[in-house]
Amino acid sequence: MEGQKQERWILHVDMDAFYASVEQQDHPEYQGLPVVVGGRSARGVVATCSYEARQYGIHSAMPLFTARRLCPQAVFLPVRMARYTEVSEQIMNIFRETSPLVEQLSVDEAFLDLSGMERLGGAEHIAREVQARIARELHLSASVGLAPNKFLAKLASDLRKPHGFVRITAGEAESLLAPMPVRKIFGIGTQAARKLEQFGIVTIGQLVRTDSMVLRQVFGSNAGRVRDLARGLDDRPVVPEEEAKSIGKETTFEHDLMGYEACHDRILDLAGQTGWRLRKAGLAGRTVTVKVRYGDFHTVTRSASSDRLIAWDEDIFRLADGLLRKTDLRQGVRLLGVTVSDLQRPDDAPVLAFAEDERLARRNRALDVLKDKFGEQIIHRGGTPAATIRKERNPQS
Ligand code: DCP
Ligand code: MG
Repeated sequence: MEGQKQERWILHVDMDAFYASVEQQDHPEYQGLPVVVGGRSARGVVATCSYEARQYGIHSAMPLFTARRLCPQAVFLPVRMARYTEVSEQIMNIFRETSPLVEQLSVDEAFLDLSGMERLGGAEHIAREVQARIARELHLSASVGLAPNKFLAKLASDLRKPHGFVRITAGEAESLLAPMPVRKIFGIGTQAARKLEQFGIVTIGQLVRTDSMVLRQVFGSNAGRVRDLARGLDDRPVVPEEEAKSIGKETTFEHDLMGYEACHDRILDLAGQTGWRLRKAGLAGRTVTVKVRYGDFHTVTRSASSDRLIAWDEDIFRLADGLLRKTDLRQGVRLLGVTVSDLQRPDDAPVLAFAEDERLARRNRALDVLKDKFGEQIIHRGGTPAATIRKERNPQS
């Protein structure tokens, strides 16, 4: 119909109890048991736990000693990040075989744009097939949400965990949202929720009916956007990896790092992992950003730009290290991240072609082969053992 915008179908898939489910799959003797995955250390917190363990009140980010108290008979396991990353790749491959538009959000979740796939049986059929393939091929359980936009799809996948399948249509979105607490809208954190409560606004339905003046008081220039979300409207596109605005890697440490030397080694690793990702994506960039989060969660980012495109580990590291040297490292560092932005696809497709330095190119290629084969954890150029890493993320925007 002319003038009428065609409806989109966005799928959000989120694995159920991801790390714990992988452990149960790898160790069948743990199936059906409460399984808690978490770091064994001073900072020991629960990364996740099986649904069996959730019945005891255990949840992510809870101190391990609390979890032990709640359920002493649970199986306690360390985090095997390399393994979860490997399984994550297999999941993402299923997604990429399903749709050309896949946006990975974290190790266990992604958006897929399934619009216009009527000839393949329609969005619902495809969505069920994705869930079934994950079960059939990987023996893992996923929850999926199918909706006309990202906001509703993510909300939907969370409604009937585990192994949920929830479809929300544009017509039913507003009434479904109305009784939900305002916190269900991403971007509304504890503070905004508290402010809204002072105006007597607790549910999304109340938010929709709130006077614009009030919304502007709480959300400033984002007021319109918040009201749209409250009505179930969201036009953000699914942005596949190739079109990512930045590619990078960040790591949270078991113990805060003290001083430049300790951080230097980790930045070397992060630069290498970022470079590998860039080259895999066939991209190069100009700006390198270093993110430093201190033990008290105070976070600083610093950026530097190069006048030419860079994709080699060494080039990324040189800029990142320069930034690190300018950063105050006298207090403990909890998290470090390196990202490359201002991305471009170099003119002659393979990014490896613009090597002025053949030696550099050879070395990077040799590392790439290893990482492709064994995963990015294989190379640690710095001195800090991988065992001290608590959490890794691939920030992408
Ligand atoms: N994770 C972590 N620390 C947290 C939260 C999560 O290390 N505070 C890790 C472990 C999870 C994975 O990330 O398995 C995915 O996070 P989810 O929030 O999707 O949690 P789960 O997949 O474990 O459970 P759910 O079924 O609720 O999605
Ligand atoms: Mg999950």
